[in-house]
Amino acid sequence: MEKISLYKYEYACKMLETELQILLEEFKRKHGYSPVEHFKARIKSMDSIEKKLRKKGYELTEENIEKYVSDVVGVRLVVSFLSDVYDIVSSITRATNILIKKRKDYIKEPKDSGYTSYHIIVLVPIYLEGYVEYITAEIQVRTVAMDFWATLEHKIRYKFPDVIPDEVKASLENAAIDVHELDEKMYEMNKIMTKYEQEKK
Ligand code: 0O2
Repeated sequence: MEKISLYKYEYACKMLETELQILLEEFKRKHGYSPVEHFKARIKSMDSIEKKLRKKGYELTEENIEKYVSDVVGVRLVVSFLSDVYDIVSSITRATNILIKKRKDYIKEPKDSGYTSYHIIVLVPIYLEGYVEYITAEIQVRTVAMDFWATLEHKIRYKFPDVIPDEVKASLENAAIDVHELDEKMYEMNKIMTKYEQEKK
């Protein structure tokens, strides 16, 4: 069996984490606040990589990982408000060291499960001896409310590995609607807060 090594993904994860940390520092310096509540960079476990490949009908090989698994390197940015999601996304889009491969706006178009988040698939350069390689990574940007829903839904899905009962599915879908409404309310509240702050200046 082929010995799989993820060392290039480890390098890319460090590069991306550093790049985003600097970008967030710069955002804070410019805008005077930090919208990020949680920041997590991780390498996908070999078990999860294998599961994902098998689900897509592929064997666990280095070539298949490179071709079919775009989130071996994953970063999750959890922010306060809906507007922060799009502000952070545009900062990432402008970053010169991160190349954008694909965007998936699951906020505008939620998944069937009710899942919402903004995903950006990027290419991260890693500097090896004498040459540069680009490694694919996934950045997920979401609000605290979206993260709350996604974390619990993920746990529930593990409890029902075969099929989620319709009753639970419907409940999750309703909760996703509540999450969206809550985000809208918080966004409006933030606009009012900003107005008061500007009036004080
Ligand atoms: P984990 O354990 O979080 O890593 P693609 O190759 O683009 O067709 P892929 O990579 O599945 O398919 O893309 P997708 O669906 O855009 O994004 C995958 C990741 O988004 C998932 O990774 C989850 O982290 C998150 N996600 C997507 N749909 C849902 C959902 O319905 N509920 C929750 N809780 N998270 C979701 P993994 O590898 O599935 O899981």
